[in-house]
Amino acid sequence: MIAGTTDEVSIPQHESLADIPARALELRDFILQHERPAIVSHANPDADAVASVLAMRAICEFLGREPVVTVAGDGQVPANLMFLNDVLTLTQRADEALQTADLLIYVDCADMARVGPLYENAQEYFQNHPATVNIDHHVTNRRFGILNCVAPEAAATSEILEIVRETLEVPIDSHLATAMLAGIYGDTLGLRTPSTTPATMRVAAELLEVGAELDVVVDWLFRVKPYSAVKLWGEALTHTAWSGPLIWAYIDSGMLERTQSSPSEVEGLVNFLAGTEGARAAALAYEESNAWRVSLRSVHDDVDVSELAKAYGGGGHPRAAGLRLPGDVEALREFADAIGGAVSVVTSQSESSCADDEES
Ligand SMILES: [Mn+2]
Repeated sequence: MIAGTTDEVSIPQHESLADIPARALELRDFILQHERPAIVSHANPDADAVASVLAMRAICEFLGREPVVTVAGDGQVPANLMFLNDVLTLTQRADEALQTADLLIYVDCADMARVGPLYENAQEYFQNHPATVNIDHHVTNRRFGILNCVAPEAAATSEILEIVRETLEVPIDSHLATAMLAGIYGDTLGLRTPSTTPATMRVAAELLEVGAELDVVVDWLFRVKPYSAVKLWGEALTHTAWSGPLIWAYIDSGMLERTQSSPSEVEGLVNFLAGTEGARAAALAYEESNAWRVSLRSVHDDVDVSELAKAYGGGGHPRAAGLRLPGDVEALREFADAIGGAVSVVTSQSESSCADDEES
């Protein structure tokens, strides 16, 4: 459990789902050895990040430790998650209070830098903190904590934390259950991604049993969107292009301004693109301070977009990954061509191996 030295070639030994109850007990002891935990998650938080922070806070409070800070690293919560109870605490950056924390708990962060602005303002503090917990489900997680619980089998960090919560017998109410179901639904697009397992569905069922409001989660996460988002998608879709089997589009700051929409309204468009007939992968880029924030999706297991993202300093999951790309639209076009090329190599290989299988 204690992190050893890591290097680029070593394959990290992550936890399996079966390891989580034992880790939960270690986590409880570790929290009890400290007085002032802080809970942080990544900038541009999604439902899983928000839910994980809220769940972790309930766990700390149950153990008699009031967190000094519970926050997303940019102090932002997207409008479609504002329905969650107590979510405003995530917007309180409280950079000073953070400095008093004797325990730093990261949830849903593949690495420290994902925390974003909060991290950038206090890199030394984050990197040298003596007591860090790292709870996550990204296979690319760097195991940067003193105590790590990284289970890539889990479809969401919320799924891991529900097992932790149950193990430690932390009470749950319908508000927290709704948040955690939103976390799982967000990362699995409503139990539809291949990362969804029987275990994921069981956790979702348990959350329903303790009062999670499914209809509310579905409305806010998937069904209802602001009119500005519809206009933004319309603009982005007119720029849709193919690079081989990759379909891609971009959203520049002009489109955001014209449609008066926020970057969070981009959410979901990349999955919509990935549903285009003939696409093997999809990319959506939006402009963010003279660079592109790129989301990648793959349509089949043969294309591992987390590997493709890694080459550009990004990461994520085999079927969903992201990265930051500096440069203008031309740089983005070159990037799309490179990714499209890589995708067509992989898919033509898998097609020819399928043909071999048929022959044998
Ligand atoms: Mn997640």
